Amino acid sequence: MVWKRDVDLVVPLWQGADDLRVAAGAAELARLVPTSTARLHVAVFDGPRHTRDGVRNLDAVADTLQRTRDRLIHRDPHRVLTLGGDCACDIPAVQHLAARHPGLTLYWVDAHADLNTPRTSPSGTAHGMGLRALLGEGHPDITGTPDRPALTPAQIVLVGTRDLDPPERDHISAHGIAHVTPAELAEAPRAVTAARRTGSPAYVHLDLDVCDPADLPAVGVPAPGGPRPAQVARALAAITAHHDLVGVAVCEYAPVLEHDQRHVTALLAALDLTAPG
Ligand SMILES: [Mn+2]
Repeated sequence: MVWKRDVDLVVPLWQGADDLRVAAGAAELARLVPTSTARLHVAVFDGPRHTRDGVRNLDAVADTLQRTRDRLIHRDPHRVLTLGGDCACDIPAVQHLAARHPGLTLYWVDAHADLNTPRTSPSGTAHGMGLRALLGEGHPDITGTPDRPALTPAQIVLVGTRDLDPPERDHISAHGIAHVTPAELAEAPRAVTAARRTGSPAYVHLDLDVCDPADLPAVGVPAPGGPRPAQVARALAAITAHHDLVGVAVCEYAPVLEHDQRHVTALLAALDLTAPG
C-alpha cells in the first residue's frame, strides 16, 4: 500500500548545506517516488552566497522556506511529503503538521542532530539548525518567528544520530531528548516506537546520511559508524506500521556520487513511498 498524502513538495534547497549536489537529489527522488495526489515544485532562487548573522546563504534559505510556508498556508494539507534538498527543507512542513496534529512524534532519522544555532554552529550552515528551529530557537528568518515553538523536546526521537557537536550533546541531555543510538538501532530496529502510543501521529525526517557511508556514500555530509540500510529500513517500517504517518521528508541525497541506488529505494519502500515489488 502506498502512503497517501495531500501534497508532495519538491524542494531542491541546497544553500542550507552550501552544497549544490543535494539539489540534484530532489530531482532524483522526484523521479523515484510516484506522485500521490499533487506535486508542487518549489523554486529555489540563486543569489548572492554571503553569510549574514552567522548563517551561510541565509537570504536564499529564508526565501525558500517562506515560499514553502506560503504553499502550505494556501493548501492547508493534512499529510505532506517533502523531497529535498538539504535538511532545512522541511522546517515549514513540520511546523505546519505539528500545529494540525497535536501530540505529533517527530522521528529525526539522521547522523546529525541539527540542533545548532548560529551562535553554536561550527560551520554556519542552516541545515545543521533545523531541529533547533523546530524547538523555536535560532535565527528568526529560519524559525519564521511562530507564536510558539512547533515542538517540545518530548515530541522528538533522534534515530541513528552520532555526529554531535558538544553544544548539541549538552542540549540533548539538558532537555532529555530521546536518542536511539546506531548500536541500539542495529540491535533492535523495531524498538524505536516503544515509548509511543499506537496510532498516534508521526513525522519521519529521513536524512540518508543516517546509513553508514560504506553502504550509502551518496550524501552531503557522510558520518562513519552508522547502521546498515536494512536496519534503518526495518525501523522505518516499524514507525510506518505503529503510527498514523502524517509527514515524511527525505533529505541530503547527492546522487552524483557513486552508490548502489537499491539502498535508497529500499528505504523509500519501507516508508510506503513506492509500491511493493
Ligand atoms: Mn545529517
